[in-house]
Amino acid sequence: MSAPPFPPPTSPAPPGGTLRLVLGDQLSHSLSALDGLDPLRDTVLMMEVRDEATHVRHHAQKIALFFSAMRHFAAELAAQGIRVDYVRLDDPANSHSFTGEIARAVVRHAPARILATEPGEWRVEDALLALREELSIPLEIAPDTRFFATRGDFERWAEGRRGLRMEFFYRQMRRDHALLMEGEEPVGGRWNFDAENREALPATVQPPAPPRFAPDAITAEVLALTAREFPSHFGTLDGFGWAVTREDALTALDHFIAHALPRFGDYQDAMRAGDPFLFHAILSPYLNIGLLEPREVCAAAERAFHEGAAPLNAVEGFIRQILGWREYVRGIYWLKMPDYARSNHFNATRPLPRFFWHGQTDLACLAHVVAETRDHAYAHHIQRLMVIGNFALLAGLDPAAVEEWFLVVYADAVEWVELPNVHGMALFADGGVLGSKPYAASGAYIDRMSDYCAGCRYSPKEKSGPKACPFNYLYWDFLDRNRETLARNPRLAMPYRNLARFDEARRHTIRADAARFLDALEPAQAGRDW
Ligand code: FAD
Ligand code: DLZ
Ligand code: SF4
Repeated sequence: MSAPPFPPPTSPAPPGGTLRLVLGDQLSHSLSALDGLDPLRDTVLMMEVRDEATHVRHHAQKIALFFSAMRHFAAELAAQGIRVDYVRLDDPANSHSFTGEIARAVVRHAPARILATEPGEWRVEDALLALREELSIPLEIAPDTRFFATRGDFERWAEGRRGLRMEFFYRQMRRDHALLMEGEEPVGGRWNFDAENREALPATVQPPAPPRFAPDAITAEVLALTAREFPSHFGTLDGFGWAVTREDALTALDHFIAHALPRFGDYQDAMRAGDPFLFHAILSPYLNIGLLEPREVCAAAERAFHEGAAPLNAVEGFIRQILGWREYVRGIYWLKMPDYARSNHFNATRPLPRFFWHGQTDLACLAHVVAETRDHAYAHHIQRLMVIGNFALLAGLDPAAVEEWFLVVYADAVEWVELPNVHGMALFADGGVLGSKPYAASGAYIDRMSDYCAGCRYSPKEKSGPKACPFNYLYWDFLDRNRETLARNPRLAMPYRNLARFDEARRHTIRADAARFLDALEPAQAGRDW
């Protein structure tokens, strides 16, 4: 596909129109901020600002993805005859903050009002609300209608409930949106086929290669800009192959439905060294920046089931991730922020280890996942949860430091989805708002679900001594040290019964192994680690 012209030519707006904001994760033609747009009077404002790339030092591929997709979206709007005021990062007058750029655009266009769509981050909404107080024209914030559930829908669902479990929210969403339903009943007679979705990946099974999209002229310019402006950021730009247009994102969706969805369910939890993608969709960045909409992605999966192209365990499992988990974590985020981010259930304070950035560790599973994250700005769910997240939980890493790492390193990381997954699901730092128990696991889990251990200097079978897998003693040490808060959890009754059978000598060895390992971790030093 040839690149559309960029930047699109702009003519001055007549005073009195609406200034419509489109942020970097709002690249959807259906966006509420574009509703009722009058091309003669209105202006769309898009801003590349340094503050957004550096408030945490995002992975270079993530910055390039956002900027290139923003530029392509701006060009598409301009091709429809819409006036787009696009502020480039290298514009000498750029103030490098959203609020600074909105204030400057108000002077340029003299609008009667500003219309935004709810941002994806509490931080950004807070800044917009503060700006609203200072402006002499109204700034309206419209609901983000691209999600199945609005923030208000989730609040109503949550109201008066003692526990906010995802499973019950998901069932309600299936009913409300008639997805995989036969009347009032779930297709196949069950809501959840997870028990069938936990297979390890046999060496003979070859996953499809994910589609890569060669950079066009716009992307090539953005890649050069990113390399020049953010040279010290984590991650490589080599082989950048993300879709940056809706057209290419739709190709990626079609590819997933045809080639990976049929076995998505079976191998959803599997991991293989050197193959980060397996049968996963690799669609989260496109969903999160708006190139794809969750409704069309779920509809495509449901269609594949009805056409006999994919089995129910795969399609239900996939739809649950989007209709269930994705909507649920967004609901939790907006219901609980900003206090949510401040909780620290285990009082975990250990600094982030340095290897989270440079990846040089003799724990093979962690070395693989960090290296793949550096190369692709991607890791799949179980790598994030059961390798990196599990390690962070067991090692008692400071939740804020871990959250910042996750926000930096993944192309799909926008805070509304990153934070609940890290803070709640992986670290249990919310004390059980999101999950009913911590996802803590020993090396046996990683060994069962991956081939990492075969190439590791440690052994998942050894419990103590120099060859013992550190996940083993860290797991028991975690349970032992957090006995006060966890022992009464009925879902942890079995491991605590096992721990009670350990004699004092074994407990002492566990504590000593864990302390020796944790004391040897070299802490990260901001900006100097990779
Ligand atoms: P698939 O495994 O193919 O799943 C399909 C889709 O389901 C994804 O594209 C995604 O949109 C959705 N989905 C799946 N699981 C979740 C979930 N737990 N929460 C929300 N949506 C989900 N997802 C993000 O989009 N951004 C993040 O910053 C992010 N951080 C995470 C951090 C941790 C510690 C964990 C455990 C999970 C995180 N996730 C995050 C969820 C999940 O790991 C990614 O959505 C998924 O790996 C994206 O790859 P995929 O498109 O191949 O997903
Ligand atoms: C992630 C990101 C980056 C790197 N840069 C920009 C930017 O320059 N302009 C922009 O509009 N958005 C950017 N984003 C996304 C925002 O940081 C943020 O995630 C969303 O606006 C959600 O509030
Ligand atoms: Fe990871 Fe332990 Fe397996 Fe090594 S032995 S790869 S550290 S789980």
